[in-house]
Amino acid sequence: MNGLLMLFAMAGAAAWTGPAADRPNILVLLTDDQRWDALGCAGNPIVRTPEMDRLAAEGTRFVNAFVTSSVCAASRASIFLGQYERAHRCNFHTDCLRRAQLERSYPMLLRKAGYFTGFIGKYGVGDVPRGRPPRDIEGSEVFDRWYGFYGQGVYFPKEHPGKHLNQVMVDQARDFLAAAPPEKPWCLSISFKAPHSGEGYLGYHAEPDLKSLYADALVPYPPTARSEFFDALPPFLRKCNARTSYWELRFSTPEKHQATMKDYYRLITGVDRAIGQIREDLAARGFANNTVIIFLSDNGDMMGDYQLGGKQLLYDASIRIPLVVFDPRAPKSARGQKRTELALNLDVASTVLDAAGIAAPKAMQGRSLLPLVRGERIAWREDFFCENHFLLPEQYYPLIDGVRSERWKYVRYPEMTPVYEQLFDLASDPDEVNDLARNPLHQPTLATLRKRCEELRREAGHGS
Ligand SMILES: [Ca+2]
Repeated sequence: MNGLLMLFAMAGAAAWTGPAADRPNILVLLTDDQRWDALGCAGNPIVRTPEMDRLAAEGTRFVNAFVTSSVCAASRASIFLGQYERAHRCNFHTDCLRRAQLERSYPMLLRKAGYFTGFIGKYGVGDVPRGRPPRDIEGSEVFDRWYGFYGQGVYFPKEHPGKHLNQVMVDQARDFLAAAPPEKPWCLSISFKAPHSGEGYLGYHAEPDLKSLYADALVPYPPTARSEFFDALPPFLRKCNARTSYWELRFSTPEKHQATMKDYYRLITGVDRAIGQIREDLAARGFANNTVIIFLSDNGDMMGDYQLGGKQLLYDASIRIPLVVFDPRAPKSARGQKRTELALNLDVASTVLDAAGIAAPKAMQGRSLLPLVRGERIAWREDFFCENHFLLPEQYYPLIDGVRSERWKYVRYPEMTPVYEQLFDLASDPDEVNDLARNPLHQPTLATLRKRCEELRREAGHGS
């Protein structure tokens, strides 16, 4: 270790033992299935999200933020561990996170470093798939305070009569903050169920007082929700559950589309209100100026794009997410900035550890976003690997991997014979409707991206 590195290491070690005031508290707010454009500050003219907008105005909004796997469980594991799905191998149908993996997660590393830790809401990384071994570590062993649940949860839990889950979670956050010992910094991870659907692909049940919100609005279909774009999809995508379940149930008539979108937006506005209530409590307890807040969603959601619904596929509608980081220590000049770098769900763990002055383990594959949050100009990734491994016997989805750069999207369906590829020039075709993979003029670009995808796939698998 050279002298400079040693100095940094010592500074990091010293931060572990300093008083709580030297280390910020950390609040990670995760919404479920909120797509990148479903908030006011992203330009959405209908959904009301004053608290998300305020957080963006006070912090840094990453306008090109993505998940590398667009499925709740896989993305949540990526957030905890800073790893690609092919490295952590956690999904609803494959395995839950094991003790040894969670030992390297940001919550357990913070706890070992003296943080008081808590979890509220949909856990998603401890659901035991059919035929798999039982959990070898309970959520209640991972955190000092556990208010989480396994599975998808319900919007009106029986054990909290008359209360919507969003408000139950606000109460739990207040309980956690009241219990935080004054001599320790804390880290609270809140994983909302909203705005994920409830039972039967629908069941978007908002708080009763928000049920008439948006009643007079007319939510437009996405520009790609037309037959010509559906008809241009490869045949195996036209028959997958994104069409046969999600589109059919949620969007296949204008009435279904209006009802789904308004309910979805009502749930988002409910989460937004919950975030405001939690921040009020932070302020009342004197935490407003020493708490780093990270807000993101675990994946996007296709809301009729290409006449499809759901996620898993690698279109931007599915993998692009909202992401805001508020660090009260950032210079005033960086407040309210929008960063265009490619930011990932994998970056959350490294960012949390960086905020706490803890070195990230080598197995983490993301990077701390804090230099960008401070307004610094640094070399950054120019592309990233993304993948879908979520294959259930009762649903049909293809195995997929791909690479997205600032300009290009390359997608590969390796199970198809021959392997099916897509190529989109996002600069001229941000809606991803003009597939150039079979265009003779673009064969050199296709070959370059195919090779890049191989490289990134190999690297992504090395995190474990
Ligand atoms: Ca999700």
